[in-house]
Amino acid sequence: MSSKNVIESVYEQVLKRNPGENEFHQAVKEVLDSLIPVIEENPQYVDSRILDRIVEPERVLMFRVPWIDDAGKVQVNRGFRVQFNSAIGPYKGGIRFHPSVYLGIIKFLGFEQIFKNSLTGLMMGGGKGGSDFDPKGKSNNEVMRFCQSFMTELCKHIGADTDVPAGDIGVGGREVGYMFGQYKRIRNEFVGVLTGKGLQWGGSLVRTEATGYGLVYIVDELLKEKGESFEGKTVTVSGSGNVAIYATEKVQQLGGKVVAMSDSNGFIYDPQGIKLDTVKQIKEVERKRIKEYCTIHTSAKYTEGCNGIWTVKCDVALPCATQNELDGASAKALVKNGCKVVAEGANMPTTPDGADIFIENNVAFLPGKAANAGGVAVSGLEMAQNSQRYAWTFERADAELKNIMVNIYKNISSAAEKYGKKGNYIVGANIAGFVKVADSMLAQGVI
Ligand code: NDP
Ligand code: 2IT
Repeated sequence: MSSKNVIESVYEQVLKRNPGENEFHQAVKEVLDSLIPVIEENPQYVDSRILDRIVEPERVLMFRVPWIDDAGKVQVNRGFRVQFNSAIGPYKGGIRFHPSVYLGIIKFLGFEQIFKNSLTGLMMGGGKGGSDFDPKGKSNNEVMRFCQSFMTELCKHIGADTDVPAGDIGVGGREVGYMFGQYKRIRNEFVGVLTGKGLQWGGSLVRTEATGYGLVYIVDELLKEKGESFEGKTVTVSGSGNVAIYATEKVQQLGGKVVAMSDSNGFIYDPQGIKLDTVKQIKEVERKRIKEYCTIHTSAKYTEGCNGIWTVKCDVALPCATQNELDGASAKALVKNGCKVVAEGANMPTTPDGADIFIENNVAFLPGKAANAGGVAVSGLEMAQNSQRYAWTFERADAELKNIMVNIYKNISSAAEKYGKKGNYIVGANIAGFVKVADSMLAQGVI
């Protein structure tokens, strides 16, 4: 069978085994398509059915999460943990609480995580979890009761050397705290079973900032190679959560101007540059909507609907909200307005036709599994610090993060070049992430 046929038959099987899981299909297809030249050179991957194995999670957990709301009513959500691949380390990946969560989303995220974690150079396998619970509009006590119920089941399946969850959409420091407390209470052990913990109880400095900062560090490295920098660049950042806020902070520190941000209702445009303190107050402290920004800063304009943000003229676009938020039409609008760099802070925010448009038009496009790896990288550093029972300084953790992002850029660039796709960082990231995992699977036998 030709390499192309091998890939096609693996993909057919994925479609058949995982009906209706569109996001998972999309993530698998992108990776498989990139791997054709690697498969050609390495028949041992085909003989050992590495591809067939890598698309099949090692374990899928689905469970009932019952809890009682403030009105005394019983609520029932569904919980997930997909332990996808442990070839290079314990399962590692975030937990997402969002009403859109179903098995297909958790599988796509867990699958991406395998290659992302490999790119960091740290010993972490791939996994992801979550629930269709919606934290929006819930009281602190409701969030706590939900997190406790979720962890009451999850704690049977995870552990500091087995599977180490962290945050993602809808899960930040507050939720990690409630889940950590419940794990400790049931298992009677104080261990680094979650990352993104509070700084007084085992969290790492820079973890809060890591995904956004890392995203900007890798773009900075790419710009440096072109003899450019963020200085004077106009930047659009979608979302206004953890990743978006700290990406914006780092862009501003490096002399760029962020003019637009968004949430799932709409976007703000502030031609004078976003005042980040206001965004932090609205989103991190008050947990309100981004449109509140315009009642404080009259220089800014609010537009309903989140797609419109991609029609704002910018040099660099950083999608930092959610999957498939940037489609072909939005990609065309960015290209038309002169955007030269797109880097994904979110996981799979660009649709396949959007990504094609960027590549055809020579827009430098950094895919999420490389560009947003800074978050899980500092999670890996948090695990290392927990094992040492020691906490590093901000400067040390930040320097390690920067170093990891620069190395990721170098590795994905050279992998793309080696396989005749110079400048195609999608191919570069998929190949560089895959090879290490595939070789480890080969070495460990048929498991
Ligand atoms: P947050 O929950 O902190 O923020 C999410 C942001 O995205 C909010 O502004 C939210 O708006 C918006 N958003 C969420 N869902 C949708 C939707 N369906 N349509 C439009 N906007 C939406 O999450 P994070 O910042 O942590 O995560 C953002 C992205 O980055 C995700 O793709 C995540 O997987 C990825 N990521 C996160 C990492 C981390 O360390 N946190 C690491 C690597 C990747 P609203 O408030 O209206 O819901
Ligand atoms: O998508 C991601 O990489 C994350 N949400 C962070 C995972 C982690 O374990 O820190």
